[in-house]
Amino acid sequence: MIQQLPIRLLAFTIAIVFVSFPVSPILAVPLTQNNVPSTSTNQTKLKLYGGAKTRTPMVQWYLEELGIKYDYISLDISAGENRKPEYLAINPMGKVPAILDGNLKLWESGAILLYLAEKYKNKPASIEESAQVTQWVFFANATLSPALFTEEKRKTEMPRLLEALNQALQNKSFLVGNDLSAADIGVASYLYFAKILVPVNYSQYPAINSYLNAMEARPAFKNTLSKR
Ligand SMILES: N[C@@H](CCC(=O)N[C@@H](CS)C(=O)NCC(=O)O)C(=O)O
Repeated sequence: MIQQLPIRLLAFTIAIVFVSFPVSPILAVPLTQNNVPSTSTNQTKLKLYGGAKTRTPMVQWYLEELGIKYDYISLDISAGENRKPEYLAINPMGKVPAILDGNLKLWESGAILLYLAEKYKNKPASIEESAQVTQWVFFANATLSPALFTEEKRKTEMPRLLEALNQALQNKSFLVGNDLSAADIGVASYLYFAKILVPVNYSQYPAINSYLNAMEARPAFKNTLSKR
């Protein structure tokens, strides 16, 4: 009995450790408020700097999908608030969006999306799928956006890209895996901006059309991009 005590004590200690720190593999998790690390409630809220009629709502969309509380600081771009020293201290390039998260000042919408994906663990489990998310975010910013918003490229480049994107979206709800990711935020945001601003019509690309309709129906999209 007495000899068994240390073994019982050891078993008890192991049980306590497992209950306190459940083994949780870092996998892609659904987008819920629970993704927010518990420490974030103790920290100051993330600040998002943006402006009217800018691409800032794409970052807002993702923040809302992730359930992250944030303060939105709207700069008057037409009055040049984005060129004032206070803001240049956040983004020396004088562009929006930018975020301040703790001590981190981060700008470039794609970099912000990928940071949020990393921090809030909204990433596919495999390194390969994770790389595909990065690929689509880069594609959205560097390739798709210029093709949609440059008059010349709309003729020479856009049809080819939209055809390939339409193929990539065949029978798929999301660009990578089975959940919404930063890839969808990047690509769908630019598709939507072009639809309402240019306007670009996607009727000859049925997979893009239904993908974008599904994105537009999401509550977080309605709260952000739709209100732009
Ligand atoms: N590649 C940057 C582009 C940022 C950008 O051009 N932002 C525009 C608004 S959408 C801006 O800040 N314009 C104001 C200016 O240039 O003064 C990103 O994706 O964040």
